Amino acid sequence: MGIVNVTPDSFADGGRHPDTASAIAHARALLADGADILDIGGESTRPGAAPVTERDELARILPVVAAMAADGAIVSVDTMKPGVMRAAIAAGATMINDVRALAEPGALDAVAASGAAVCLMHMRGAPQTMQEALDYADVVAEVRAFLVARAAACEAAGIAHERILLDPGFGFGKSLAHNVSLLQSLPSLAATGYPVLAGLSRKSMLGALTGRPVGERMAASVAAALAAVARGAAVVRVHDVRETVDALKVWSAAGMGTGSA
Ligand code: 7PJ
Repeated sequence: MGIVNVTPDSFADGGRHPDTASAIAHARALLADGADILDIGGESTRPGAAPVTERDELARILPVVAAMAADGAIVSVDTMKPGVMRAAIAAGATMINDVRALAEPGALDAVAASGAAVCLMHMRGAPQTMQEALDYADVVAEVRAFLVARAAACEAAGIAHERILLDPGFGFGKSLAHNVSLLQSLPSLAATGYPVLAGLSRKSMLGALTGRPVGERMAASVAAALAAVARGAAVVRVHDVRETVDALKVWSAAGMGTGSA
């Protein structure tokens, strides 16, 4: 899964902003590099990020979603808002990636009413505050129980089992030790039977492990993606698609496979 962020500063022209063109060009490059899925997002969910209105989020992403769907790409949209989910699906997205695991009122129904897949991610708190309260008795058990409960809520709302992916949400309200535990224990999440999605690319835990700033974390990110696949991840959400795909090709030629840890 290749990450396509569409977070320009202004939308004076109502959506056909120059950043639309650059986001589409970037998305096409990620496909050429071997991405199977594009994850298009118009609202930053990094710690401390400011919220974005639905109107602005739609103006950012819809032209990119429509263009990439027209190209035949599998398009995921990274959003927490039910209105954005519905519009994105109408524009051709076939997956919703929600860091709030469809907690927003109306989000379950927005996905259930469509044929779209959904990635349910675990987050403690909200993006603005999530690094403040980092208390878990057993982070692995708590994250897993939360995700299984959200998956059950999805199925009760009519979302088919096969349409659901789970994600432990690396960096979302977790300390380095929590993130490392979750990575080591990814097989326990995969054992739920739902495909697991892992997003570790360039994250601060990799900075903590290597001492590198965000612009120098590619090797760490590729290693993290391989580690996640080794521990059972079915999808890895990455910025550096070309390098990750190359690494996975060698990995699989060596017979490393998935879920072996
Ligand atoms: C994730 C995400 C992740 C899923 C972001 C960043 C922060 N969606 N959106 N999983 N991270 N499913 O890329 O550093 O880990 S935004």
